[in-house]
Amino acid sequence: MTDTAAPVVFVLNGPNLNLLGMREPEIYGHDTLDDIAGRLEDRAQDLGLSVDVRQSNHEGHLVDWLHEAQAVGARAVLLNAGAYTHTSVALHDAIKGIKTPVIEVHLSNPHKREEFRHRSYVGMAAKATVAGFGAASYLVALDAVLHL
Ligand code: CA2
Repeated sequence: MTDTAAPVVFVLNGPNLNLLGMREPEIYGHDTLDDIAGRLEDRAQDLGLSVDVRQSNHEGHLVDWLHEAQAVGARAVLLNAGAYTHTSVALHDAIKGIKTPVIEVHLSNPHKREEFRHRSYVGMAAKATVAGFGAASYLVALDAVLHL
């Protein structure tokens, strides 16, 4: 039987990103995570991909989902780990521990912000980073999946 299912891209979002669109719009914009998910679904369809968009405030969930991405044969992972970006050796190790390519995504450009945001344990392990385009960072990263 021919497998006609579109390859899946996991889009994993870390702590506080469930608050998107509700606070600090001057930094993170007015779009909610659901708005971004809708746009990603449309774009994925155009690209012949599908997306599985998730959010958790718990580091271990993100680790489990990275493992799951590999287990189900996801084409790639787009990961906005939120503040765990700057603290999590566990996420760094999980990214290194899977063969699935991971693209780090940020709405803002952490390098233009406080110094504690300049170190990224995710970025040190990820294939690439897209940052600073607001919600469009996710779309740019999804487009880039075709170039992996
Ligand atoms: O720019 C990004 O995408 C960040 O990953 C967002 C994180 C921040 O810790 C990173 O340095 C950069 C924060 C996500 C929190 O999102 C909120 C959204 C609305 C209101 C409050 C927090």
